[in-house]
Amino acid sequence: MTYRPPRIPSSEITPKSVYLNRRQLIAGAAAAGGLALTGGSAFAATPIRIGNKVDDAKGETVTPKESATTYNNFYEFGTDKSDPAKNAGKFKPLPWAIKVDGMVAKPQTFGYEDLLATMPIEERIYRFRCVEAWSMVIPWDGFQLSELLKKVEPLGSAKYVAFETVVRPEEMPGQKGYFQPLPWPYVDGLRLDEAMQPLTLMAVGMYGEALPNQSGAPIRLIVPWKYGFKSIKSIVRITLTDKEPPCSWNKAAANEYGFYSNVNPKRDHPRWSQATERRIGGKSGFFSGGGERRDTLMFNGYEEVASLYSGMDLIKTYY
Ligand SMILES: Nc1nc2c(c(=O)[nH]1)N[C@H]1C(S)=C(S)[C@@H](COP(=O)(O)O)O[C@H]1N2
Ligand SMILES: [Mo]
Repeated sequence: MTYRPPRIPSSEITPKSVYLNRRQLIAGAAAAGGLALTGGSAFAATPIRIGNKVDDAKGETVTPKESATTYNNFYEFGTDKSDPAKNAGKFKPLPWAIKVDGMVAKPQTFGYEDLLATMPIEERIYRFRCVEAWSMVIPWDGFQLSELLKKVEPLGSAKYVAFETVVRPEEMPGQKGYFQPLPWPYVDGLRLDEAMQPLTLMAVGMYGEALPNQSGAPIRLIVPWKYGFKSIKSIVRITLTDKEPPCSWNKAAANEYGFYSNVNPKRDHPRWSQATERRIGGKSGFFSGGGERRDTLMFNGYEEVASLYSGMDLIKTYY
């Protein structure tokens, strides 16, 4: 795997200490032959410049990085939990840009390096729960989506935010071949007030380093009170709109996945309960094998978001 330098030299837009670090690491990893490590690329080894550190999981044990980066859902690289780490090696996260358009006063395209250099990046430890009833606790490094949206100045008419993942069949084996598990691009959306909620993060890293390819490099969404599938990976476009945006899992099976997808222990998935979850990497198992079972909390424990849904029936209608 070869490192593709970004179009804009990082020396022009990144603080000196950060790019020096990055260059040293890339040189070091290449010299040590470290590029062949699982999901390992020079890119994923890049340290992320972090400001505040916030523990939003209130002291819960952090999932080992090894588990969080080998047990993934990223259907562009295959449908098995172990596929993304195995098949994402060809993916090139750089150069990268996100186009932000639609109902905004100032539509713009943001380069990855520019976002890294200019956005207030924090580390936030979040519980993360998949609709398949497993969960992890992960230190994400990123900036609030609201910070990005403020730059494009949403119009009063904008009510929703639509997100889109990259389409690259040559680099994403799950997008090629006879069996296509989902229509591409992978898409998802939020209501504008959900997108502006301070917990809603655009992650550029985890565990203090740039995102591994299988985790959504180079930039993904994290919405900690919703099921994992709302946290769309490798985003290339964000569009503000006045209509409820399409969501890949809702398109694939509307009877099983709604637009809201809030973590809700009282609303069972049609084929399984959502009352409990298996904590990956817990004491009784490494990854796919075991994991301690615990009760699932409403909104995944992030009660501060409850007011966004006052007056809505989160069981029958807005699930
Ligand atoms: N583009 C894209 N984003 C995606 C997915 C996907 O298949 N493609 N899977 C989703 C699902 S179902 C989950 S649970 C999370 C998993 O994130 P993780 O692998 O970092 O744990 O990513 C979400 N984002
Ligand atoms: Mo998921």
